[in-house]
Amino acid sequence: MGDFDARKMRALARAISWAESGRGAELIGHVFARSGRAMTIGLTGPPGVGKSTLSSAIVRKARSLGKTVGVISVDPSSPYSHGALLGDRIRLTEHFTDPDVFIRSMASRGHLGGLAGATADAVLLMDAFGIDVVLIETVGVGQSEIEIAELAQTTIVALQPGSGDSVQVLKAGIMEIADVFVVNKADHPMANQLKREIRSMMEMLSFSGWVPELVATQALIGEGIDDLWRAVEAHVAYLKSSGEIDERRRDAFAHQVRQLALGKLQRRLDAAVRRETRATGLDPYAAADRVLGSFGPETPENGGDEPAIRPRAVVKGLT
Ligand SMILES: Nc1nc2c(ncn2[C@@H]2O[C@H](COP(=O)(O)OP(=O)(O)OP(=O)(O)O)[C@@H](O)[C@H]2O)c(=O)[nH]1
Ligand SMILES: [Mg+2]
Repeated sequence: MGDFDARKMRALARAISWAESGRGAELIGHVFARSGRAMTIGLTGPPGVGKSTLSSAIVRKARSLGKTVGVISVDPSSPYSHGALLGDRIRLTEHFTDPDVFIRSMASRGHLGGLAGATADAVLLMDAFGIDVVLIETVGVGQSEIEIAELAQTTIVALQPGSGDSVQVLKAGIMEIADVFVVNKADHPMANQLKREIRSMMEMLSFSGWVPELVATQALIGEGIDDLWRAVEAHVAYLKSSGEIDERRRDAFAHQVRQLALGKLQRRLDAAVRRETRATGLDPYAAADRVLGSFGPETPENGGDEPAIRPRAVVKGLT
């Protein structure tokens, strides 16, 4: 804690850039054993809900507790993440000069595991470098932030009153990923109505184990941030006492391995398809078998098909 000199921060920045451009395999191999200690928090919600303002307030809270903090902001909708960058520049300025806060925007397209893969590497590197709290901010409502939420121990879903899209958001699978709901902009006259909507949505679902907490905040003035922090800590305590934390780690690990393996397989598959489709006279099934044959024999044990039985009678009927 408190030992993040400029040299160490520059090394971390370089390491993340390295991983972001898809060259992180060896690097991760070196530091992986040192990871698994950080508190990781995902923060997601629609554009403009106040994620960056909340991030800044959470950073302030964590810093007041003497913790070192990393913030990763991810914009899955844009390859360049200018929007997120600009928002961070404005919203997180007070932390820029704090040597114990590391802020990073992600927009990589070069990583095998896609943006989620690059983010996973960045989280792992920050963790291994000894950062206490890693906060991952993702905009939007869709697949990528659900994927990114899998990286975090605790996922905060932020919603804003009067936006009218709350029900849409809750329908879009977001309900399942939220460990803590935040109604930000609680100064808005519709805030109580949104809280009621979220509560009634939750009543329609059945939860086993953790029941998501609902916290109202005014990120702009820091109101409700203590409650939010308490809710996050309560969730982490629940994960630890129930043993679910190990399960989540295993799932996240398996997911990451799957994404990386898929990325590699995709490249090999594409090459094999190009090769095998040059040959003429093959039907698509036979060609697909040849493509797969180049990865080794297919058996039921490795997830392949049973050996084909020619349906002669059916074929006969066609001719
Ligand atoms: N009234 C009110 N405004 C707020 C509050 N929190 C944030 N805002 C404002 O909401 C606007 C959007 O805040 P951001 O933190 O940039 O929102 P964001 O979700 O990060 O936005 P994107 O990254 O663009 O998706 C800014 O103008 C903030 O000042 C709040 O508690 N009350
Ligand atoms: Mg933002």
